[in-house]
Order: sequence, then structure tokens, then C-alpha cells
Amino acid sequence: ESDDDGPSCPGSLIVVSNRQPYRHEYADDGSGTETAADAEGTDSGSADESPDERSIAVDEPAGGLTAGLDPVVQQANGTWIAWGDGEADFDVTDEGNCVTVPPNEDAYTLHRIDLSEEAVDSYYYGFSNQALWPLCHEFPDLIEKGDGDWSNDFAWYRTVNERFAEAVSEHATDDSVVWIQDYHFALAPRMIRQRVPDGATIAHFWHIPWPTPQTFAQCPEGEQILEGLLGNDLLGFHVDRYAALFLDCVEEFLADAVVDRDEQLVRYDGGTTRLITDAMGIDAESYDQDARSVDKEQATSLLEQYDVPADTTLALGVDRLDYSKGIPERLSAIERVLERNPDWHGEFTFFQKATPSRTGIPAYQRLGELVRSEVERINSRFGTDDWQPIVYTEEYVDHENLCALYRRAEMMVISPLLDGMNLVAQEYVASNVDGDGVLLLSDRTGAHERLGSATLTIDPTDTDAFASQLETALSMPATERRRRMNTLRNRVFDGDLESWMGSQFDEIRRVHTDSGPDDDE
Ligand code: ADQ
Repeated sequence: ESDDDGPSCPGSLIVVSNRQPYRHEYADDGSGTETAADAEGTDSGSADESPDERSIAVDEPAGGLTAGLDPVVQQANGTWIAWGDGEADFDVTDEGNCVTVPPNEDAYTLHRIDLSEEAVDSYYYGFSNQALWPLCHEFPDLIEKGDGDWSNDFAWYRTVNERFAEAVSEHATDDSVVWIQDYHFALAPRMIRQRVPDGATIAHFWHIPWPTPQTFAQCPEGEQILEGLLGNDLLGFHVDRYAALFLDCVEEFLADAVVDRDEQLVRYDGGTTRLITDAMGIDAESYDQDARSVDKEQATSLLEQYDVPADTTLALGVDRLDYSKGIPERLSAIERVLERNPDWHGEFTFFQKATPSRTGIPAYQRLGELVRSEVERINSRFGTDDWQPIVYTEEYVDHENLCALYRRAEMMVISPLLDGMNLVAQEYVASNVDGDGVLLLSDRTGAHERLGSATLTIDPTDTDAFASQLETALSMPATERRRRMNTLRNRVFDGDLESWMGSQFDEIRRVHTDSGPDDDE
């Protein structure tokens, strides 16, 4: 019995995520706060600017799941528990690190967890992003173990998970639905289960891939990670493959667990965890509208700033600067195209927008250096006085300009070596309102499962084949481009963020009423 005004949660909703929906900062006092610098795809502009020194401004959620969930939590008058990473966050706190957001009648409680620098280093930059992230993306060589082992990072990861679980227990009732986001909280579900009333439902969405047992075996804390996740009533993945790999790992590493593949569930330690797979969508309607409303001149003047000829054939890349995104592989394929097609010189530009991310981690620094030097090398090999084949920028591009670029680009090149879903692919499609763009998409993304047949599929590690797909895109007739984009747009609009949230809540509703204290409907 869903609501007419969008997805609604059964029970009283408690969201748990690493990133917070609202961040309080001291308004610009001349030192310049870098709110967008290390954002995980949630670049945000600040509102309520005030000329007063040290006055407080709030950054609102911009884009992605955080922005999509925000109205749902408002509607539910729920609670959101997240790391308070804003400088002024704890100066606006009322009771117990809670603050009411946003300032309107549908406000909800934001409960911030205050993390010390050491906690952030070890829990976030350490175990989350130098152990679990490379592990789940099948880069075991990039796992960094601190001073030779990761027990300190893992201890902090445990402590932080415990603090989040403790915070959940302060708000939980018999009717609570706890919805946990992502890999920062693998241990929390079991800790929460031990602290909340039986009627509460715990659901978790794991936004990144799940690794093979061979890779997972390299995580010495693997058993605890699995046990933690099996504290959930529901565990969601983008695609079936990740859920299947999760079950493989449970079978291999948790002797006492009973895996039922037909029912997609695991019985362990007296509880049952049901797996669900549902690929996340974006707010397609809003990208469509924003792309329609930008002046076509805007893309041209943006390109002008980077000395790109207005009539160039434009290929676009938009990513966090992350080794999972396959940016060096993409540059190699572009180079191969330039080698093989002198007639495209001067006519074609590849524009790569990269956002620096997790810049304190050595693997990310090395990637940045590699990408910048490759761009320079390729440009000096093929570039002329009035044409550079690759434009590379790490500058902040706001949402409006991003939509303008998506709309303008003849093709979008997305080549991850592994990517849980990839929302950029869908953003390009939703913004391609003229309906004739081409999407080149790696088959190692969750997005490919849904969009693959209408994209030009890429194997990012096969440079020649990748270059051939770029050439196919460059010469594709308009009728075929339109036919493919039409299919893509239907799929992106059908499976948008609202429908994804709706089906998550439908699954939660089934479990919540099953296990609820009374079934009086
Ligand atoms: P990410 O790895 O961050 O997310 P992705 O899904 O592609 O990857 O994008 C996140 C968002 O960041 C998009 O909204 C995009 O517009 C924005 N963004 C990325 N680079 C940008 C740039 N250079 N400039 C401006 N904006 C940029 C994780 C998983 C993904 C999964 C999502 C959601 O790694 O696989 O799709 O969560 O589940």
C-alpha cells in the first residue's frame, strides 16, 4: 500500500550513512572553505551565505541518493545518523549531537557522530577505503595495511560501527526500520540487532561490488565482516552477480551458515538474512529538465574556456579520480583512435572531468600523477597550436554546467575496471534530451546489466577493441544513435531513483510486517 506522493517507508525510518545530508560550516571568513573538494559525488553549494564572520551556513544535499532520500526522511519524520564532518556541525547541536533539519515543517532529526582525526584516518581512510574498497573492487594489490597489519584500522572500524549502533539504539523502537548505506558499516548490523527491540527491521544496501572468494580470502577479518552483515534482515546489492558472490563467500568462510540459493537467503545464528538485488536509479526527470533548461550556448562557452573549438565532436568522461574507474585505460584507447585516424585530428576532443577523491591515500595520488602525465604525453604527441585532443580538468563543474556538457557531448565514455552501478551513465542518458548521443559502457559496471544491449560495450583492458568501439561511435548513423538512445532513456526513466526506493521499501515492508509484533491488517 504505497503512498501517492512517492516512496514511503513502513515503520519509523532511521537512515545510517557515512555522509551526512546537511553540513554546517562557518560561512566564508576569507579563508575559503572547500566544501566540494573531497565530496563523494555529493558536491554541494552553500546556502544562507552571510557576511558575518564565523556565522554558520548549511550545505544542502545535492544529487544522488542523499538528495533523493532527504524528502523521504522528511516525510517520515525520521532520523538520520551520519558522521558530522562539518566544521560548525557541533555548534548547532541541541541534545545529544542531534539537530533538526531542514528548517521547515517536515523536519527530521540528524544525529551526528563526532569522529576524531584518528578515527577518520583509521575507519574511513584506513579500513573502509584502503581495505574494503580495493578488496571489493578486486584490487588486492592496493590494500594498504597501515604499519604492516590492519588490526589498528580494523579496531577503529569496529569502534566507529559500535558508536553508530549505539546511536541507532537511542532512537529505535519496536516499529523502527533501520536502513544502512554502504561498506562503511559492515559490522554495525549485528551490533544494532543486539541493541534494538525485536520488532525493528534492519536493512542494508551495499553500493559497491562484492568480491570473489579468492579475493575475499585476503581479508583476515572476513569472517567478522560476514557475521556483521548477517545481522541484517535484508541485504541489497545492485545486481545478481554480487549477491551470488556474497553467498559464495558465506558458504566458504562461515561454516555454521545455511545458504538457500533458491530463496536467496542465509540462516545464521538464529537469524535470517534475505538478499535482494535491485539496480539503483537516478532522478532522471530532474536531469532531463535541467538539461532542457540550460542554454545551448552554455556548453559552448564552457568549452571556450578550455580552448575547445565550438564545433568539435565531443567525447566526455566524468568520474571521481578513482583507480576503479579505468581512466588510464580510457586514455590509451583515445590515443589508439588518434593513431589510427589522422582525419579526426582537429575535429575530435575528449573532455575528461575528474574530481579528486580520497587524496590522502597513496594509490589515489599515484593515479592522479599517472593520469595527468598521460594526458600531457598524448597531447604533446598529437596536439597542435590550436587543438589539444584531450582536455583534462579537476576543476569543480557545477550541476548546471555538468548537464550542459552531458547534453552537448556526442558520446560518453565510461570504462571502469569494476563499478557497483555507475550513476554517471544514467545521468548522461537522462540529460541527452536531443536523443542522439552514444553511450560507451564497460561491461564491468552494474549499469551495464540494465543498459548494456543499447550501449557500445567496452572491455576497458582491450585497447584495440575499446578504440574500435570509439570509432564505431564516431561513424554511427543518426538513426541508429537515436534508436539506441531511445531504448536507454526508457530504461533509465523506468528504473529511476524513486522506483528504486519504492521497491526497497516494498521489500522492507514485507519483512517488517512478517516480523512485526502484531499483524492486525
Ligand atoms: P561512485 O563511485 O561515487 O558511487 P557514481 O555512481 O558514478 O560513482 O557517481 C557518483 C556521483 O558523483 C554522480 O552523481 C556524479 O555526477 C558525481 N560525480 C562523479 N564525478 C564527478 C565529477 N568529476 N564532477 C562532478 N560530479 C561528479 C558509488 C559506487 C557506484 C554506485 C554509487 C551509487 O561506486 O558504483 O553507482 O555509489 O550506488
